[in-house]
Order: sequence, then C-alpha cells, then structure tokens
Amino acid sequence: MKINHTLSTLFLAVCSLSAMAAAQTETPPKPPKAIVVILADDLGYGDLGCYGADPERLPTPSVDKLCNQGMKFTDAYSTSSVCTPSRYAFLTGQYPWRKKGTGILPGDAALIIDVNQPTLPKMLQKHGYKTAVFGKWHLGLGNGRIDWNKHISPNPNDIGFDESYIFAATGDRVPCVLLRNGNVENLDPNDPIEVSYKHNFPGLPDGKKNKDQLKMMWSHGHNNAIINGIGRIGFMKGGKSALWNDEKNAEVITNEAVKFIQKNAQAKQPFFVYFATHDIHVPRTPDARFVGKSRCGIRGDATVQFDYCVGRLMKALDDCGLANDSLVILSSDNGPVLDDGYADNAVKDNIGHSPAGPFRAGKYSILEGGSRVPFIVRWPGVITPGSQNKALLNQMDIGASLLALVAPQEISPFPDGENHLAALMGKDTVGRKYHIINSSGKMVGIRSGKWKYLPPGMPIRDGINGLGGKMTKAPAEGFLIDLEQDPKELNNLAKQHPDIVTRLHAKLIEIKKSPVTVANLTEYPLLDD
Ligand code: NG6
Ligand code: CA
Repeated sequence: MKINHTLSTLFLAVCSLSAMAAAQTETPPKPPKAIVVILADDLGYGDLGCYGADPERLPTPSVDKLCNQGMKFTDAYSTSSVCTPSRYAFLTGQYPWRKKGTGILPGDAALIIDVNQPTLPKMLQKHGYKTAVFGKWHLGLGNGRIDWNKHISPNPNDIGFDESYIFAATGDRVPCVLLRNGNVENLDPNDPIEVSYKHNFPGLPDGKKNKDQLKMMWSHGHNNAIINGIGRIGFMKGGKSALWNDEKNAEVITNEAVKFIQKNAQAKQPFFVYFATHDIHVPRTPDARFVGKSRCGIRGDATVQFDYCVGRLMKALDDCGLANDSLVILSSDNGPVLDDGYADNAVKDNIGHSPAGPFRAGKYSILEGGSRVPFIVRWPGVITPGSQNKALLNQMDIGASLLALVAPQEISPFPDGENHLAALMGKDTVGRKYHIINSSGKMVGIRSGKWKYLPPGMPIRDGINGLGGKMTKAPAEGFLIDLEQDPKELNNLAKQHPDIVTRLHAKLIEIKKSPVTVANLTEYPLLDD
C-alpha cells in the first residue's frame, strides 16, 4: 500500500520519538511468560472494594487481592465510554474516532479491524506468544454477509489470535451462540441459524407482544427475539442446540481460559490471554451460586461472579507456577450503567453504592464516569505490591507499552497508543501528556494534567441510567474542569482560565488532525502459521 511521502516522513518522525521514549525507559525486565488482560464489561470505577466499594455490600475479594499484590491506577481511561470503540482502540492502538464505523455494532456486523492493521495480539504473536481471546468480541465478524452455518472469516484469528472462543457481540444481541475459531459451537446442520436485525422470522414470538414469555422484562429496546426467556436486540431463528446458557456463560468462558493457561504453561510456551468477560453487562444473569451474594442487587451479584472468575484465573496462573512470571492487567471497557434496557431492579437495589466512585455519570457519557475505569497491574517481583499510581493512561497504550517490554528495540506500529511501560512498572507517575476523552463517534474532549476541557457545543450526557440520562451541551466558552478539585465536574472554570481553554482547544484540534492517523495504512500482515 502506498503512503504519501510527506505523511510517511511525519509518521516515521513520530515513530522515532516513541522509540526514543522507549530507549529512555530503564532496561525493561525480562518479558513475562504470561500476559493476561482481564477486561470487564461496564464495570465502574467504584465497583471494586479496592476502589472504594463497601466490601460488606459488594465483596470483591479476588480483585482486591490482585490489587494488593500489584499497582492500582487512579487516572486510567478506557478509550471510549462504550464498548466497540473502546475495544477497537485497545486492540489496534488507534483512537476509534479516527475511523468510521467504530460505534456500537449489531451482532451481524462485519469485522471493523482491517486484517492488515497492526494489533496487540499480532505484535505479541510476532514476539513468540500464543494468543487467545475468550468472551465478548463486539468488533464484527466476516465481510458483511455472515452465514452462521459455515466457517466465518475473517474472525479474531485473522487479526492475531491463535485461538478464539467468543460470542459475536453482546449478551443482549443475537445470535446467542458461542464461536470457536470462527465456527458456531454445537450447531446442528439440520437446524440452521438465521439472523436479522431488520425483521422477525414468520411464526417466532417477539418480546414486544409476548411479555408473558419473558423471565426478565425489558425497560427499553431488547424486545426482538426471545432467547432463553430474555428479549434481545435483533431476531434469530434456528440453532437451538447451539444456544448459550446465560447463567453458565461466565463459567464456560473461564474454563476455556484456564485450559489455555494450563496447556501453554505445561508446554513452557509464552502466552497472552485477552479475557473479555461479559459481566457485568446486561442482561445480568449471574449463576444461582452468586444470586444474593451482594447487597446491591443483581448488578452487584454479577460483580461477585466477575470476581469469582478473576479468582479462578489467578489460581490457574499460581497453580502453573506462573505467579511471578505473569503480567496481569485488569480493567473495564467503559463506565457503569444501572438501567441499560432491562427491568432488573438494578436502580432500585443500588442504594448506598456508587458505581462510578467519586465521579459523575457513567457509560455513554463524556463525563468522567463514562471512561475513568479501574486499572490494576500485577507482576510480583517487578511491580511493588500495594502501590498506587496517578499516571494518566489510556488502555490504548497497552500495546505500545507491551511492545517496549517484549521487543524494546522495535518501532511501535501503533498510531495513537503511547509507550508507558515505565508507568506500568511504577517508575513513572506522569504518563500521558494528553488523553483524548471519547464518548462515542466524534464526541471528544481532552485531558492534560489536572485539566479537562470539552469544546463549545459538545453534548454531555448526565446520570447513570444510560440512554435515559439528561443531555446538556458545553457552553459557548467551553467546559473546563480542574479534576483534582472537582471530580464531579460541577464547576466550569472556562471563563476564569481563557488561556488554558485556548491552549487545550488548539491541542485538541491538532491531535484530531494529527498525521499519525495515516499509520493505520501501515501494512502489518499476519504471520504465517
Ligand atoms: C445499547 C443497548 C444497551 C447495550 C449497549 C451496548 C438498548 C436500548 N440499549 O444500544 O443495552 O447493549 O447498546 O453496550 O438497546 S456496550 O457495553 O456493548 O457498548
Ligand atoms: Ca461495555
């Protein structure tokens, strides 16, 4: 692929800057045998004991232990306040708003990561890691028209995963089936799957008119197909033997991840796990063992289930003798939400718990609650146990930072992700100079140091009930917040500090227009098997 000469020169200049940054980091430790990224779904900044949740109300002992053994980041962000763009950025190291079509995807969308794009798993593959993803994908599959009854390609294995055991989108979207390496599991060829996001199939009930068939009522949307007594987004026919069991999904996915850990540990093969748990996204369907185990309703119970899964993964690493030879990162794809479309009493039962911690709003918002997420890093022997770090980080930086760990001499192929290995190791407490805050699509603001700025007219969603949140707009002078003094973002200082507004506004425009965007044209083909 040809790249315009001037732009490619600029791109190389940017790359050499990041290579210099890598060189400035102290000699990195020997790469770990295992790298595990646990990415929860819709888990808020305040949803874990180690981030201030009351352990009596919401016990998360396994995550708290992980945190005590490692380092807790206070100022880390998901790249967007909704899933698809957030995960797109995590895997590609590119801001999602640079690319069209990275909004929340339906379950039958085409894969939005180009098979030639650089990705985190491809990079790790290249440096000797076996790579796998388990759980929620939500980045599309195939090229546009999916036949669920055949091998689906491209799939996660075409963008750098050696193994994949996933569901296509979310638990509330059809098809409600699991796919192993691009093939629907347990499918009976005599009962083929058909999926439509436009119309129902003749003779099948929908959740809108057949409420009596629902075991969990919807509050908005989620009234198309009825699968396992739950209304979903989208319609689906057939595939009965392949349907997942909502209550068992977390365990099933964890079993797969544990098997992968054991297999590779036994073979002394370095490996990478992207554990994309569905908890605590809707529909919240924790297994009976976890129901009532929190004192903040079903959302809390799903968090307890998430914590249990984390415990199992950590035990698997320990049992394989990898405790000190594994780098574990735990975070969430976006902020919290109470009512996200099902009448599951999450709002009513939440009393006394603050899902976004000290911050305001949640999922879908450009306010802090939308994308300021828990971020924990554990590597015993390398990272100081029980430490805390206020470095400004973006999940998109994980790729470039891991590259600096596994191949410090190599130039980063990630266009927007920065190398902050030093911060991950606890040697730097500053991190990014600038972080672009993204709600979804083109809704962007900027954070630098303690300042957060949103340009005039920027839509701001408030509240923690998702799409039900009240909408306002940043005023004509812009929206400038001192996050150290005002984590709830109540006091707009734009009029008092026009100089900072001008500087951050210019920077935001500069980054948005940055030629670094062309780096997604870089060929980064998959290695031959
Ligand atoms: C919204 C859904 C919500 C959730 C979200 C995606 C409705 C009314 N709301 O459109 O329930 O599925 O999409 O969540 O349908 S995410 O975490 O994957 O971004
Ligand atoms: Ca999410």
